[in-house]
Amino acid sequence: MTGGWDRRRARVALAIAGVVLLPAAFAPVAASAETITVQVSKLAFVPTSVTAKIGDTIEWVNSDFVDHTATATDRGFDVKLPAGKTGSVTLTKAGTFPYFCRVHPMMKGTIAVTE
Ligand SMILES: [Cu+2]
Repeated sequence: MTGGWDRRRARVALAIAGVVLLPAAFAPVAASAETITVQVSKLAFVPTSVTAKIGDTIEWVNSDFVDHTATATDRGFDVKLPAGKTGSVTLTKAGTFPYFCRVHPMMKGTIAVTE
């Protein structure tokens, strides 16, 4: 006679567990910031244009044997990139930011940042 009661209790327990656990299972994964790599090679930024979101980091990897910089045209950032080194900037505002190398002004790139 107690078998039915135990089954009902078990079902209730499962239902409660479902209510408690399901929201956790379906909770959205928090958006995480990304690092976007730009190669600096043979006197060029590759790729020339990148798109990113606020909070993302742009990392330049200078594989040349000469120093470069990644300098925003509006001077919002000015990252020194010694030969063989990397440098980075974390994006804090939306917009389109052209940049260049102070040592080689013909080296140009663009970062488009969205919210
Ligand atoms: Cu340069």
